[in-house]
Amino acid sequence: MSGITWRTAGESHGKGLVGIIEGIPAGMHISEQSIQHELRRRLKGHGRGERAQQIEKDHAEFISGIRFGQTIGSPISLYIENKDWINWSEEMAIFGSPPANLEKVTVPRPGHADLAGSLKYHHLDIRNVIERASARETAARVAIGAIAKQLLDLFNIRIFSEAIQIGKVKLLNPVYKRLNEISDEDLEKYIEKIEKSNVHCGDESVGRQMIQAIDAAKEKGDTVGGRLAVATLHVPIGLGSYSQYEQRLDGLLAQAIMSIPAIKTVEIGDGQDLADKYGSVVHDEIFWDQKSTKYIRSTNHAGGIEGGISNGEPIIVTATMKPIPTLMRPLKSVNIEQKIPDKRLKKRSDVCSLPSAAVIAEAMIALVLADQLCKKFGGDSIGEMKKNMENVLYESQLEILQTFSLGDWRLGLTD
Ligand code: EPS
Repeated sequence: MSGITWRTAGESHGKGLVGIIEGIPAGMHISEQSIQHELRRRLKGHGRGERAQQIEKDHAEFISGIRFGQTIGSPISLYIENKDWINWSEEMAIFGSPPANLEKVTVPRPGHADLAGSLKYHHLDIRNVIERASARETAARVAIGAIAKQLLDLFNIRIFSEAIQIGKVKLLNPVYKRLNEISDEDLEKYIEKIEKSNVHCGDESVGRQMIQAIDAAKEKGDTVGGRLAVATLHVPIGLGSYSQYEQRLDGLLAQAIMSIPAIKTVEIGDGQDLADKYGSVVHDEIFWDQKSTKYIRSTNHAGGIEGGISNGEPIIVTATMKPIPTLMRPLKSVNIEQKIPDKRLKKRSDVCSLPSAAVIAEAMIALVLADQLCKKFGGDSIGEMKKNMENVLYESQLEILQTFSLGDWRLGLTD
């Protein structure tokens, strides 16, 4: 099966962004509302700047691939207008000549793609780099990822994320580490709290401290980063493979998360905490439960992946985001025309966009898992995918049932 492929296009201050996704089976109901909801989630968060909070009103306009609310098996494409374009239509004109008063960007910001990008593409106006390297592009990823999420929903696969650190403020004992102690109902209640939080953290007291950390950075004209966690529940056993390097699920997830602007580390399961421990304490022992006729584990240090394959436990991904390099108190740099020291002044910027990065990480994980799900159980239509899954269940007897009951996933299928 061919799986899912996708692309985005568009500049930060251009007319808009374009997303295209191919390989979503036909016959899947698409909720337009959930896609717009995901876009709104990405713009939220204390510490986002004027543009994300006041100017952009991201809305995906679907162009193709959906008819009467259902996928038809053709490429799905969508367009998100940049509301800020109106202020940039001359500076970012697609055809014609540059306006007489065009101010080229000639001072690269340390920490951005500016210098390496302008040298690589031989640009004398760094704006040509800034525009595509901007994190604005992730709006298209989130819209496309929302489609992948809806496919995963049909198979009862649930993704959620949380901000677990902003600046020096850490969430101790986060919920992703307590998944085997918490009931489904309590987990859903906690996720509601995360969604209500303006810093994407379900612990109100830690959330308040995170807000203070962002405000303190803002006062100094500085920025803060942090860490995020994404947990994916009910992933069937067998996604990814040890067979070739590019089939390993942990490798695919790491690439997907690392591609999010400003992300600097990706960890699966206990990640770097494994470094100083003995093997005897970090591997998740396997038991056979006679009653449920399931293999069970009492721990999930591996974060749901062993040997590059999903093992049925929740997939846990954590990532570190560096503080955004666009500072209101700019760092030393060099004017690329005159080769003299200079600083790039910015009138507006985000102070912290960790909550948005968590939403983007969910979208990226959904895209990887939906692709793998289609590769494992794929079909041209949702009905075929369902039958393929039934066949796998029949063939492998109880293997998939280790993670969720037949009833659970059948309920979700609506062809
Ligand atoms: C961004 C810089 C800011 C952010 C933008 C990403 O834009 P501007 O330079 O126009 O003020 O607002 O993020 C978004 C617009 C968005 O939708 O996320 C950057 O340099 O990456």
